[in-house]
Amino acid sequence: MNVVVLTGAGISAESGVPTFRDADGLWEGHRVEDVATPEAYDRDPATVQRFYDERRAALAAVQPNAAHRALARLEHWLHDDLLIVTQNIDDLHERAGSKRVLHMHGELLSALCGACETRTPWHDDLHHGPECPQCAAADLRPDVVWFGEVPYEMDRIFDALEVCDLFVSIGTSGAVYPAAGFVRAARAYGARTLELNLQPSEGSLFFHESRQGPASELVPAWVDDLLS
Ligand code: BV8
Repeated sequence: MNVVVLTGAGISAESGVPTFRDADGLWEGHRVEDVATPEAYDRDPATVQRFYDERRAALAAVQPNAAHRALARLEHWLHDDLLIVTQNIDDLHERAGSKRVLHMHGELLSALCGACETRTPWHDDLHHGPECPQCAAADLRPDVVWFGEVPYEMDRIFDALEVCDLFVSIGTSGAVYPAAGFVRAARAYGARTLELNLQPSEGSLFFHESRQGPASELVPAWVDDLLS
């Protein structure tokens, strides 16, 4: 059984990490287009850097929840037959024990150099302009895919969708592409498709099955059932 799991902000919600759209369009007091686009960064780098510095620092105060842990348990059984593609930039999947995690929208705990494009693990602030460890340019930005930028590892994702038997989407509103289109690709390749979400998403009708409820309950129950 080959499984691809797509996760979104909803899987981290019960860990205390704010989602994007449950905040009535304002995301921690910011409009998305004011903090999550290259134009916003060019226009006001200090505001964008501080927005990500605050989210990076907040990671220390949150823990993985039962949904993250259930996916780590599933990987223990499926090994390379499970790939987690996450839209999230937190490290909760990794801290729950998952090893095969693909962050298609980048990671808070990584810095990207605007000069040499090196990606460096990064746990501290970036707003004070530290030097790139590789090229020494003081041009480090959050290693995060903003709107209008190309997500990471799209070829690897579509290769996985092409061969998977089961595609499961957890905690995402299905509002942002190309992630929102993965269910249709998986289905076209012949996979079964399942959605686990607090409420129906914008793409629910594309899934063979859609279950509503909190991820901390639905995901462990789904993993128990799959492994039984
Ligand atoms: C690209 C990183 C080209 C930043 C993010 C017009 C039409 C269609 C598309 C476009 C268009 N104009 C522009 C586009 C493209 C654009 C896009 O889709 N725009 C949308 C707004 C229309 N996309 C892009 O620009 C992307 N790049 O297209 O490049 C390309 C394409 C293909 C191949 C090559 C090149 C790049 C987009 C990436 C933006 N960066 N994140 C950061 O984190 O700071 S997006 C961000 O929002 C997330 O990463 C995620 O992708 C997205 C949606 O968030 P969700 O994770 O779904 O969270 P949300 O709050 O929305 O929903 C939470 C869900 O959880 C809800 O359904 C809720 O019910 C549920 N939930 C809540 N609590 C729980 C729960 N579920 C279970 N349990 C709970 N307890």
